[in-house]
Amino acid sequence: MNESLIEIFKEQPGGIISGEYLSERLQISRTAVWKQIQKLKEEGYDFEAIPRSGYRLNASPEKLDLQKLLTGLNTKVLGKNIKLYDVVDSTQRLAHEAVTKGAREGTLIVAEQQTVGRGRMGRVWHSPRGKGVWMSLVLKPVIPLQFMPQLTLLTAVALCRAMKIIVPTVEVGIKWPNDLLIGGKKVAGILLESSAEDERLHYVIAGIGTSVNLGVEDFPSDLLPIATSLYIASGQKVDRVSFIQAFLEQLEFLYELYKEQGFAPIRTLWEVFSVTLGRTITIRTPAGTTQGTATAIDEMGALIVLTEGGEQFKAYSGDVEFTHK
Ligand code: BT5
Repeated sequence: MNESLIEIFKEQPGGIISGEYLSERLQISRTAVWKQIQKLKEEGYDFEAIPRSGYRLNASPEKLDLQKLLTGLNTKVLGKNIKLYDVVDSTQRLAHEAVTKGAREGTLIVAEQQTVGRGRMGRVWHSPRGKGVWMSLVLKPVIPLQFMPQLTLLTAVALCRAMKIIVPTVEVGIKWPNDLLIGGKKVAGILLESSAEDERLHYVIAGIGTSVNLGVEDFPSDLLPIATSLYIASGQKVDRVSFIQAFLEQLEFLYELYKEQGFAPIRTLWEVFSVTLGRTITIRTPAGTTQGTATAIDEMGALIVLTEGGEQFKAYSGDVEFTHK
């Protein structure tokens, strides 16, 4: 039904079409026409109501094109099976479900919008329609459970490298463990969830949220002071398909390197993008809150913090806040 209303507008690009004409063509009431237009507006179509004349379609939402995504993708495994959705609760949930139905390594779930996008520890990931890249990737690495933090860092490096390829002007850095920052504001977040038994990993779902083309108007007011997007930071709209492809290609390259050579080369690459090391921080972990200087990451991917009392403290997970001193 909606398709045909849009098709009528596409017959006359930029034209003003009356409600009466639409109701005749679609064989529905004027109220039903109005309702369809409201629904399409929610989906990202920009309709302008012209008093006493009708409606004009000013812009259609940019949609991810699965065919384009698959055609230009230069990977062997990652993203070879992609499921693209319009609106979902969370791509994480769908990815877990896909694994229980036999999804293989590299399966990617992408959505235009998430209604219950999730961050770590029950936090919310803001995922408006058509503006971001909200995706979850199935990985099945043969590594012990305690190596999981390394995968978060590996994913962060891949994401930084993809951003530098697609938007070379942005200065993106990693705040341990899972935040990508531009100018001190968060542009992307990573959430790794796993299923394991007896310390052996069955699978990992790598959830990656990148605020790509969100404008300031797309962020709720509480996020504006702390969040940004590639578009806000660079002034350029970014082709989301190219960005996803670049990310999968970078991730596959690093994942192969990791499987062959372990964490050491990933750690070196991570250090290049780190905006954490050398900073005075407050770190909140399940074990409590500590202050000190972030000095290094160790061979497990843990953050080493030198406390003010001169003690060394290792964090395997947690939230870092920079302390201005
Ligand atoms: C994260 O959590 O950074 C992990 C986010 C993972 C999201 C992806 S999207 C695809 C997949 N499906 C899901 O349901 N989730 C994953 P955390 O470190 O807890 O950070 C959450 C915090 O980031 C929030 O409390 C906000 O302060 C901030 N934030 C929320 N939405 C944001 C956005 N769109 N852009 C930038 N910052 C945001």
